[in-house]
Amino acid sequence: TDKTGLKLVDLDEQGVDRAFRADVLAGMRERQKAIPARWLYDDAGSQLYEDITRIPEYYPARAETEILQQRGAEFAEAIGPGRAVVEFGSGSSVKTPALLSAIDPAAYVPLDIAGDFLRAAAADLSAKFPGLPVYPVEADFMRRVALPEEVADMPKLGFFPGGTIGNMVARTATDLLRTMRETLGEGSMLLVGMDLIKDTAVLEAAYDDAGGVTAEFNLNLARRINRELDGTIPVDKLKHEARWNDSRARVEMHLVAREAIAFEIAGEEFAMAAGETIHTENSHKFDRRSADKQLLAGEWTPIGRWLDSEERFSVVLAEA
Ligand code: AVI
Repeated sequence: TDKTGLKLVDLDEQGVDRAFRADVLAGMRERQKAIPARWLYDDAGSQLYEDITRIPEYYPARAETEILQQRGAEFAEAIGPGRAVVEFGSGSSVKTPALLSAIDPAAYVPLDIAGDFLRAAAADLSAKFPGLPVYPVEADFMRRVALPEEVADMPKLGFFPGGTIGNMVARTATDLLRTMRETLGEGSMLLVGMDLIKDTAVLEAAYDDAGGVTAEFNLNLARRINRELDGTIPVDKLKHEARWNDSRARVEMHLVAREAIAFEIAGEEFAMAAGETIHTENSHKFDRRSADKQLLAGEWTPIGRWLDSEERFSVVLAEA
């Protein structure tokens, strides 16, 4: 079964602790142990992911940036001026300037669950684009969001870069795309980054870099469990593994037990046989058909598609 999706919900700090504990304990009781990928992103994990985007093997970040920087004139023609750009999970908004300078938008609405991060990024963006109204919204993008009044009458362009749609199983991605359509309304467009199926060695290297940054990112989840849930996982007895699952067209991250181990989490006992794994993330990859099919299931009609020069990554434009 697929349990590794990004399911974000609005949670206060206590709620986060409770949800983390519930997800970890439920996932660790399953035959194939699995923990939802959203829990990879505590402060240390978010920093490690930022580091991943700069490692040589991790092509998605570079390939997508190349597309956004080099195909601006084509985006401008396909999208037109005067739209409010709504970025889902804007984070540090690193990819946004290339898009905003290309399409002459009427406003920018960054949407993220991490409020402090969001406001700092919005202030940076405002400084770079002095004439552009910026309306940050602190919200969970997995749910329908009420956009600011000021952009109510503007046509919208949703922006969902990074290939994050691939971190969800198809059903969750479909629900999210439909929710985005409800948030953005009639006449809107969506520009979404979708990573492509390619040579297995290239894919596996992108998720298991020689410098070990992705391994740290994955192992940090076990460390987080030890820190926050009174865990006694012997982290040095786990190793990171990235494996291509061909029938599901996805790279999976696992934590593999190097030998038989036993440990506790929140007072509950668990054991892993040598070679047994905890499944911690899926990163689905697409071809043209599967990308279109996913967008159509989410009630978006694809109308444009751009690839980088090495055809590793795609940015797809769709209309509601
Ligand atoms: C955030 N997301 C698009 C990344 C990916 O490529 O699936 C997360 C990641 N996991 C390991 N490396 C990067």
